[in-house]
Amino acid sequence: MYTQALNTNPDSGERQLEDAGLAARFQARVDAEERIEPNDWMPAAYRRTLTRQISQHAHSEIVGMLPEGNWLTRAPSLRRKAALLAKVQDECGHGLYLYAAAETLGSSREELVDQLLSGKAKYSSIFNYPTLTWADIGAIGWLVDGAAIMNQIPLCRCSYGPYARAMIRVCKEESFHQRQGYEIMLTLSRGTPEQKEMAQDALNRWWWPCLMMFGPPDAASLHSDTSTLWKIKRFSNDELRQKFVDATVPQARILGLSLPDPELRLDEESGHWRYGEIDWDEFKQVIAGNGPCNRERLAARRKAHDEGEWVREAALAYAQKQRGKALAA
Ligand code: BYC
Repeated sequence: MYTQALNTNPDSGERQLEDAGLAARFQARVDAEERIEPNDWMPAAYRRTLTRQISQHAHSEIVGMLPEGNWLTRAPSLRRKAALLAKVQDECGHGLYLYAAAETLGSSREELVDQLLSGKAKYSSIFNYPTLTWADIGAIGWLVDGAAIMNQIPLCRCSYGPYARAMIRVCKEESFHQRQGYEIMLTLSRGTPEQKEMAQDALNRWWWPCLMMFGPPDAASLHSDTSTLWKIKRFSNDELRQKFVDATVPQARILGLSLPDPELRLDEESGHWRYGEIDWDEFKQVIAGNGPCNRERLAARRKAHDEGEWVREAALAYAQKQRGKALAA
């Protein structure tokens, strides 16, 4: 374990030398696949990028409850409603584990939530699209959770211990989510012609935004080089996107649905499915706050935060009372 060095004189240049030594030892630990824990020394940029990624991930889970929450009262049966309710609650739990993991890096949950509510922090582009029909709930489970699993399985081996451990449980739950979505799509695609049409329409609308979830192409990715060096990222954005396409094409075939990409073709030599051009202008617009539902999503989170103020106040008052009792005892 390398703990933060506190006894150096910043004026002497000694600090810089010591930081270089600490940085080298830090990198050696990462290279040796050791886990970095909250009290270990870490470069400030490693702490910053992890706080950024983990908090964006937490915000995505929380905002991600909204598109599906929209269908809780309209699920077509009690069984579907119970499964969807459990899934949405799981997403909330994921958000909470992730805020807790981010807090171990020194930012408070209040700060992180404020960054979301002020529009300063990003969350996944995918949650800025509307859920127009019940089939969208199937498409989200199948494709959005499918993409999330593809991205998150490698994060179980992330160099930062608290994030890697949170991901293990999250991935187990995401795998149940993916199956419930696929089962909805299977039921619809084997149902009436109207139901099959509804499933195809949902697939048409969600396919391209799901490919965007993996982030910009490698050549345009800002953080990939350092995150790969630090073993936060194990695969590049394009590698994971390709894995997702390769896994999803056969699943769509089983459903009897077609992917909305006329350029999709199997490259016999590599065994990969090649896909058409992604509309990166659309992606940029969505992450700049101009997607179809960005304003609605943030307004819903702000309203929930305001309405929850009394709960935070009550929890604080209760904690203070308990502390008072403990001190008096
Ligand atoms: N949306 O340098 P890059 C879920 C940003 S939740 C918005 O490649 P990085 C689920 C990126 O942040 C799914 N922004 O970044 C929940 C950066 O901007 P900043 C969420 C995006 O970090 C409920 C800039 O573009 N999953 O599964 O190396 C129901 C340049 O990108 C997006 C996670 O958060 C995007 N799609 O790689 C169902 C997983 N993509 O920060 C399901 C954890 C990129 O410089 N995160 N940007 O302002 C990651 O694995 C990585 O952060 C990313 C991006 C692969 C997403």
